[in-house]
Amino acid sequence: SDPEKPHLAFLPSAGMGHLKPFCSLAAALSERGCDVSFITVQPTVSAAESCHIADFFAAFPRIRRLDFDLVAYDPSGFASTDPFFLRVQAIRGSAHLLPALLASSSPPFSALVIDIFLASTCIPIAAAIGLPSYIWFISSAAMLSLLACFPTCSAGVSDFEIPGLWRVPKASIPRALHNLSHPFTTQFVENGRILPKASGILVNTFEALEPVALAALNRGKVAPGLPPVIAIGPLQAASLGHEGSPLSWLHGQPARSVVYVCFGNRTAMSKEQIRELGVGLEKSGCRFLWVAKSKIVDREDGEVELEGLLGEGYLERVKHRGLVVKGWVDQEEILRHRAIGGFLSHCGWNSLSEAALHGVRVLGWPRGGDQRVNAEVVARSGLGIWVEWSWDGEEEVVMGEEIGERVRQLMEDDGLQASAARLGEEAVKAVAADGSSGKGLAEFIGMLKM
Ligand code: BUP
Repeated sequence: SDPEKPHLAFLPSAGMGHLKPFCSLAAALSERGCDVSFITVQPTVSAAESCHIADFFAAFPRIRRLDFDLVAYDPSGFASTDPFFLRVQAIRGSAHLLPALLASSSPPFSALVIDIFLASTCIPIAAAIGLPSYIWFISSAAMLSLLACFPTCSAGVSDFEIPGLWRVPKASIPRALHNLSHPFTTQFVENGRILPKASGILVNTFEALEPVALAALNRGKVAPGLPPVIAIGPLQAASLGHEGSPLSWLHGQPARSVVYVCFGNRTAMSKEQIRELGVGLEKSGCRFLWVAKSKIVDREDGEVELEGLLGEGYLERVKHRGLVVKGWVDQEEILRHRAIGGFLSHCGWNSLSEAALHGVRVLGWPRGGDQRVNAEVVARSGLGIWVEWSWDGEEEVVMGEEIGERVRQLMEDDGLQASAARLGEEAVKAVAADGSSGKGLAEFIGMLKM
């Protein structure tokens, strides 16, 4: 193979939050002269993934597509019904087929770029055929730190001190990890233990956003033996050339006046909570653009009517200052828009890195997974705030009164607006060729050529 033109195989796991940043990095490397093959599994879990894959290959014809046929997977052994997690298990269960798939391609591969969820199964398999693995870590450096040091925590989980970083309260540790014998925890520990075997870990973050975590990781404070941890974010989405409908509505709104509300593509909200959120946004008195979602998998969301979800007359009442949409929007386009002045977010890391890139202040409403750790990064970096929302009643619903009040406070907080904007300027500097993340990407390409 040509050492000047490394050939990379990309293997994402399931869900748009994983697929999108994998496509973005693949595109960025292809544009910088690498040969790229992208491994895809069909059918995808969500319709959004299927569209994204089609658009991606159409927009980047030089990127090769490698279809990965999985062996049948029996989900009964895994304590989850989440279709995205089950897909990850199915990919792990078929990982032994990767060498044959990779061998069928020419020129030969120089490295495998994988998702963290696949690390403990794929890294040894790639190593056995002499292929180095790099992890494209799509959550925060703080979360990577928790992952890296968690295997040393053998006692029951309580508050957890990340060496060199901060103390994570028990409530902010992903719920499944509270149970050390949970299969998710077993994999989390295995993935944490295998990190030293990766040739490098690329993280979608940047110096000004997470200076402490990046330094702690690279100075061996968090865990011994880690490979280089390279910040290359916030990675801009590969441009797939769509303009969605909310944009025309945004064009008509004053600068920085609209709060964007979205909880990611994997979080379904209960009907009760959706109603209260509606009440809250109405009470806030702010303009808003809200992506409403009541099902985990988007294919099912199509059947749900907004009017029924929000209550009769709601859309009519708010139509002069609020737009509610269902289904996929181009979030990056929205966050980049000058009318957006705040973001009520579940604190998925992609969403936060997009907010940082565009200098949009965040009000965090973290729920499960890595979201509370990410929310802490929001607060410490000046990107925004997050709060312990109070649950009400049996249904554990946050009431509209509270939501409205907090949204209004966010949109009136000029100090926060200024600190988020500063971070946005730092993000733009970081991704420039001579910025910290731009240099990180060049360093990674250099490692591939060695
Ligand atoms: Br919904 C939605 N349009 O309508 P996160 C999401 N996105 O572009 P995750 C859209 O999907 P968890 C939509 O810009 C971001 O890149 C958004 O990733 C994009 O959360 C991505 O924020 C969502 O990491 O949930 O993966 O949905 O945190 O539970 O993994």
